[in-house]
Amino acid sequence: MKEKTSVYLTTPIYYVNSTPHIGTAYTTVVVDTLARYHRARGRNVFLATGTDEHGQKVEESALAAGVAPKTFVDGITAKFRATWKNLLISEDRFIRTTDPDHAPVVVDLWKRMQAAGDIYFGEYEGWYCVGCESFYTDAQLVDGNCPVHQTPVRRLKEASYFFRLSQYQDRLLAHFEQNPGFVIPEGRRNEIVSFIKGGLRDLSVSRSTFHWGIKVPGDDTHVIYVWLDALANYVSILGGPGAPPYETFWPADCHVVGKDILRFHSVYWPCFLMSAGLPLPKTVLAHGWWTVRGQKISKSMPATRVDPNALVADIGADALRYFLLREVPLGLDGDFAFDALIGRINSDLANDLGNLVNRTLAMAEKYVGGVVPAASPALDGSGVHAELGALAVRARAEAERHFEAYAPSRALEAIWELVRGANRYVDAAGPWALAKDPARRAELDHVVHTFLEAVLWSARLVAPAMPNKAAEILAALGLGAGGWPARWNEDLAPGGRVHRGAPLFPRIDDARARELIARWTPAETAAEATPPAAPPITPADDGTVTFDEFARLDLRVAEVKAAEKVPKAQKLLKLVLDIGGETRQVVAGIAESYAPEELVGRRVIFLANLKPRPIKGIESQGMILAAGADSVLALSALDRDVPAGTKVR
Ligand code: ME8
Repeated sequence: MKEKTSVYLTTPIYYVNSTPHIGTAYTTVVVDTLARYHRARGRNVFLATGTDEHGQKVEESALAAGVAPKTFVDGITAKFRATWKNLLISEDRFIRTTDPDHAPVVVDLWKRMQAAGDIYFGEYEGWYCVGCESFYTDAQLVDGNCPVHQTPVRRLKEASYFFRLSQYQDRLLAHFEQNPGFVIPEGRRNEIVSFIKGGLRDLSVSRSTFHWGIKVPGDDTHVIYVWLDALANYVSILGGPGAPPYETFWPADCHVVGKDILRFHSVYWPCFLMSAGLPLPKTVLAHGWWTVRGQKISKSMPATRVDPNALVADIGADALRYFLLREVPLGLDGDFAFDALIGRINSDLANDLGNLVNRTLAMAEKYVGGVVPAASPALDGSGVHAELGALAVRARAEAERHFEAYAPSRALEAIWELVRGANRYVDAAGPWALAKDPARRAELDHVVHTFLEAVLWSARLVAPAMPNKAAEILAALGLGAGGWPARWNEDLAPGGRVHRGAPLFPRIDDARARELIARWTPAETAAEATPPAAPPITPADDGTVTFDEFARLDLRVAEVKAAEKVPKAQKLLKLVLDIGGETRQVVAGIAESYAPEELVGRRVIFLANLKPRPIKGIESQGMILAAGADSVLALSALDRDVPAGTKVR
């Protein structure tokens, strides 16, 4: 097979209606790690990331914040850039769909599709989810709600331009058949193939009821559908067809996305490209979904919006990257828990890698004066050194195999075979005994060289995942960053000086762990959920509130699923509420007016975006509305059967 020379990898471009969190950080760290791996192998890599700044969702968020869309997106996009910098993301370009060179490429794509006869004008009626920026049919809704967000959808009837998606069904299926690795993992591929076989309907590709987008060529009253605009970033970031970076890097080797947006990348995008006469990406990889301490990451739940920057400030980017990459095999869902993070830091990083580096450098300082001794491969023939060499060569081969197959967690597992193995062999090699016998000096030199080499190999192998810590280890060995292991026991030249620095990954003891977890836990991140430019709610001088101020209250119908008395609190009940596919617990001062059993099954009006606060040690995540001041006279009620989650306006 021809050796790959250029590699193009992409992350999704993120919506700027919310700030970065563990989920968006995850995708970006995964793609960065893969890109760094390919660079270490000497390939010409382009790593693309950025922000998706047009569309109704962003326009509405800007309106709610009371600022112009461009001002709004400038603030949030800066936050993404800063966060990616903190996470050591090495993108070749960060694209914004408001960048001046993006729109011409989108317009060019549109014109190519139009020239192919695939765009026509018609009328659409359907259910629209602003969260997804996507239409759904009756059959796709779940209990009348968006199947992804479980929130109410809007009925839209609009004249719009359409793309003849239906014409591409057979060609797309043929592409899937001829390219078994087009969508991975296989389970997801099968889901998409059955979706396509279920029939593709033409797609509405313009909107006319809002304006924040790229205008349809020749029709100022429509903006191009935000997904067409966004997907085009993968070619506009390269300058579009004909531009040198495009010619070098397109088609993409892999679009890495979350499973939520696989359909857009593996159905719509390839059909747009076929229509435009452009090559298709080689692979679309859908990874799984993170929950945070068991809960879905959601804007209305500050507790789930763990800020990656806060974690990086305390444990460093490398440890967070390692945890995200290692904890869950790419493709599966995972849960982000602080104690699991600390557990991995203490075991894999402090005990295994940190310890190996520390004891090897200590050995070099103590027995050979901190100078890299010569290896004597003749001494390798028997025993531990030969075995360690075999382990290292195997770890490298496995790491390569897994990185090439987009499986970073497996690559790290393979690398840890070397790290853990090397720690085991230190005892077996017994350098302290050799040091006592001057006649065995060559053997001692060989042992020390071999362990330094194991440290060097470990550092180069972990570098794609942990670039800063790898650079620190390499600097301790007197080397610069970069490179990939080449020849066992020959990568480190004798004669150089090594230095033992501060411990790489200090252990986190129980007291420190408690302190960190308290610091990272929600309330502090609550401010994050609010767009930065949001004006405070202040009553106008005459005591009235404006409609926009009122609209910031997220009032919804909630159904009481469970109720119980709060121990040692006469007035309080703890309620579990269904607020439309999401569960909340609240503590309400209604115990003197209602028995718990009367409440189950009732529907009440609920304020969902009240800042959570602990009441008697229980986190109350919102508030139900009731009449009465000190004693509750009546709970809010609805006089018709309205589903939980319905907005109250
Ligand atoms: O969909 N777990 O942007 P977005 C894992 N603008 N990954 C998660 C996650 C979670 N809980 N939450 C988010 C968009 N992600 C569009 C994309 S691309 C042409 C346009 C990650 O801000 C995951 O990669 O909603 C998911 O696909 C992406 O963020 C969605 O980001």
